[in-house]
Amino acid sequence: MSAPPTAATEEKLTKKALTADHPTWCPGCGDFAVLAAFYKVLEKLQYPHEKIVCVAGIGCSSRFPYFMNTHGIHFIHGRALPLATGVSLSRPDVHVFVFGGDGDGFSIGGNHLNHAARKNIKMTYVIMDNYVYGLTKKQTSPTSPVGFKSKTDPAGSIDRPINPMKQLLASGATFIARTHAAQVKHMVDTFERAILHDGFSVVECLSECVMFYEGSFDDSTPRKGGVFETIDESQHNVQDDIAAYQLADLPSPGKFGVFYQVQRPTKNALEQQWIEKTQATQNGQSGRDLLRRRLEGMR
Ligand SMILES: Cc1ncc(C[n+]2csc(CCOP(=O)(O)OP(=O)(O)O)c2C)c(N)n1
Ligand code: SF4
Ligand SMILES: [Mg+2]
Repeated sequence: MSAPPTAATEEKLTKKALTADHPTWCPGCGDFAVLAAFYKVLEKLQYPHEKIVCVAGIGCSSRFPYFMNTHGIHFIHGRALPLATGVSLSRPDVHVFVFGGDGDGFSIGGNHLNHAARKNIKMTYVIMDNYVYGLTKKQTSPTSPVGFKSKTDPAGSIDRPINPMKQLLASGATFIARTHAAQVKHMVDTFERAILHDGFSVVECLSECVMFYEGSFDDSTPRKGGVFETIDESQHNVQDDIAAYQLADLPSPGKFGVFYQVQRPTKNALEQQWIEKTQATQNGQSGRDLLRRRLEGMR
């Protein structure tokens, strides 16, 4: 479990303090609930306000940093993770959060997802999965089911969707969970566990796009006749990747909760060890001094 960054101020972190602009999502969009859950978790954890960084790519979900009164970056579509990696490695004193959609994370940014996961970069990544490209008004996404009719597949998608849990397991993420924007308590508890994990933690959060894929998650929404079944951790060992694969294989709507969690050294920790070891051989000179010396030698 990772320790919260140390406080520079004693300001109490409230929802009011965390709220920036009024969200511009469509009325009824699932992303509102994700934002509300995130406010709740941060209020509970009381991280120092100035130590929170929210990074996003492009998409409706990626507008998240605009609505958070924290440090924030709205970056390039699919490129949030490499930028967040740089922030995480260079600033061990801050907690880095990344938000984005299924297109941002699994399509254009899919390659970066694999590498951030295998390197076990310390950050928390929330993928707001609505099975569609929302911002660009209804194209098929990597998680859209077969038969989904969109502007790119007017006759219905014929491509097999990716399985987010399986992809994350294969890529080496050390905390992998699945939650649902209509299940507030489950979402808050899952975010909290992800944030406290020391490593690359990813939460897939089903979040309905009421404008372009209405009813997408009815089968997991009890008030719409669906079933929301959680993982029973007295029966599922979260350190067992084979068991996690089996859970990920269940037909829709599947189960919700923590699929997998293991402790493995982060790149942050390994890199820090390497820096300290190198400095010890260089009479304790700072990284900046070593770089200056190297550059002077290149003149
Ligand atoms: C490099 C690049 N390619 C394509 C786009 C167009 N584009 C913007 S958002 C988006 C997809 C958004 O879908 P998703 O990531 O699922 O987010 P959502 O809007 O559904 O929350 C696309 C294709 C872009 N802005 N930049
Ligand atoms: S288009 Fe869909 S994802 Fe985007 S704000 Fe509207 S409901 Fe939400
Ligand atoms: Mg989407």
